[in-house]
Amino acid sequence: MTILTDSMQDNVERAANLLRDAEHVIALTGAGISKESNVPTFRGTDGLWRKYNAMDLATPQAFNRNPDLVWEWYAWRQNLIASCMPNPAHNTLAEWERRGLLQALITQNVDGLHRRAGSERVYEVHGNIWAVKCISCDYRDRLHEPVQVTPRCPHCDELLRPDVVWFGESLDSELLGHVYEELNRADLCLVVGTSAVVQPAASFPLVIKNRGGIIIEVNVEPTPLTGAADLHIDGKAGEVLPAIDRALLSLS
Ligand code: BV8
Ligand code: ZN
Repeated sequence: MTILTDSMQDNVERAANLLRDAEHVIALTGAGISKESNVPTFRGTDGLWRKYNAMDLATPQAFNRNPDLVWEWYAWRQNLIASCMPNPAHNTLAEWERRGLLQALITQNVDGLHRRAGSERVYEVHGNIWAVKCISCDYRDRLHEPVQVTPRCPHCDELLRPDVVWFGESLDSELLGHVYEELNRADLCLVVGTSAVVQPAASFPLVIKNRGGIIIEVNVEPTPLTGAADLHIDGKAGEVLPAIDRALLSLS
């Protein structure tokens, strides 16, 4: 059981009341929610980008220049992620979906941990690290283990690439359409573990705010969204979300 400080407990109870009273709750998550599953974040001290410059690897130009290097980096991440498990934060969001409290989950993460925790209404706006697609034809597939060598298309023998959204690439427009439908129905956005710098995802909570909705932020640091948040809970997702759940259960 995590010992929560008074102000943390006050904020947890405030969050539980806001969530209980909301009509249509959605969540936006980032790499921070997977930190306690030992998936490194992008910009923290253990951030992935520390060792690799994001712009050097997660871009179409980098892949065109050196597909083997980019695949080496993704294979390294696939190996890491294959041994990671969902943590109590992922499990709480899946439980809230089952209980009808959470209507949709928008994630920037490509690690697939939300689905592995049991969440079903998940929008992976930056794709999934286990998905691949051909750079030339419309072949797509799902990997079930990390790649060993740069994969080639079984249909046309061209290179396969990770089916993720790289910097400078636009998000899938159909998926984005469904995301904005959710944003335009929601009256509360729970933002968990994102540095809120990557666009357009970082602006999703503001769509809800600008329609009079509420933003609750769970993060171990302030972010560019903190100023717009109705409630910022300074704590680890894997501790704060279960604490909010305990407070919710004690309300009913
Ligand atoms: C697009 C997939 C244009 C690949 C990723 C406007 C202004 C400036 C720049 C832009 C702009 N609009 C577009 C851009 C360019 C760019 C961008 O936003 N750049 C940023 C850096 C300024 N955006 C794009 O290129 C996007 N495309 O807009 O295209 C366009 C439009 C039309 C037509 C053509 C083109 C595409 C962006 C998607 C990039 N792909 N990932 C892969 O993963 O390999 S982004 C990558 O960063 C991940 O998805 C990651 O999730 C995401 C965001 O990072 P976070 O999730 O927030 O993770 P981070 O490490 O940063 O933060 C972790 C947080 O957790 C921290 O706050 C930390 O405090 C907290 N934390 C840590 N531990 C815990 C915790 N919190 C709670 N509990 C804990 N235990
Ligand atoms: Zn092909």
